[in-house]
Amino acid sequence: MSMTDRFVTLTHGTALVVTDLHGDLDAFARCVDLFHTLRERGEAQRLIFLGDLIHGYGPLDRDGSLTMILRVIKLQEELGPDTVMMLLGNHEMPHIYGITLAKGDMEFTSRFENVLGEHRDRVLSFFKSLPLAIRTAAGVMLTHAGPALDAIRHADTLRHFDHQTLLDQADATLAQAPDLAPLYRQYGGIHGAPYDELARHFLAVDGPDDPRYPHLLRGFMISQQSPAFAALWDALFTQNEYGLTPTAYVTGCQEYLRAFSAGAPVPQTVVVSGHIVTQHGYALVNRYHLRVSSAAHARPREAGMALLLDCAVPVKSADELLRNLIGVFDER
Ligand SMILES: [Mn+2]
Repeated sequence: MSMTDRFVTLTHGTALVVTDLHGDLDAFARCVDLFHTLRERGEAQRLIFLGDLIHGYGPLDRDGSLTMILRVIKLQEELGPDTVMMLLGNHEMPHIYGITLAKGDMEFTSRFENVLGEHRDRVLSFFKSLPLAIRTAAGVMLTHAGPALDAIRHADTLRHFDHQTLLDQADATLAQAPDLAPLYRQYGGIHGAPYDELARHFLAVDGPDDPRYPHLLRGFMISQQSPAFAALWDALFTQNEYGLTPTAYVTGCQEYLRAFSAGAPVPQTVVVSGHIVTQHGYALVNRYHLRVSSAAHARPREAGMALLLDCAVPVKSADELLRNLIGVFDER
């Protein structure tokens, strides 16, 4: 049994919490500068990115995704893993599995795979190491996507999530197949192009001799067959309150917080997340859920907010956090 713990516990320190920068290098630099300023003044001790750091929505030459990830890794090495943290977002996760992610004409994953180059191993092992939630002595829980009602029954699976075991099991299954050719043909048939081409396009795979050649097929297999993966998907891709009545979502948040409080320093009372677009940089969804947008998901972008969270001071209701929001683009 794996002892991986994907839920980090924080009992002290003030954190600057930043969400969904999506390759916006200018916003990233502002957040890092703000953190350094606050840290020098003794007003913040931690910098936390809530995932979806990568995958710009604009043209490739303005996508700072790789630069930003490498800077986060470096910052974490310099300042320590307790000081600089990042949660796994639904835009980082597909790269662990070789799964494709697109929205309309935007093929997010192929773009990032094709710029990874020599940094691939480093970046992918960083993604594999990322926690899924941070629980605090304030009772404030941080996640990428927020209360996922479909994930309520899977808190334990998520807490001990082990990507490598899923990948190894799929590798073992593929190794037992007498001939992968029919599976490659089948995959190509579903996606409307020869497997070779798809592997080159989506994963920057050179050809059949590349050890990563089967990874597109492997990722597809995992996504279709693994119940654990389905729980991860539900947690990272949730649409929260959309499609629910406000009352049903309040009940769902209460159940979610109860399920995700097991083993936490205190019962968790509020979830702070990003993931979904907000007007003016934040949305107080209800007393249990505050959504923050630091740049790419703020409308307008310049309304982007970060949250200054004291991990030790108890919070009863999400509205108490509003006074701790800071404009990422404010003149200072
Ligand atoms: Mn997201």
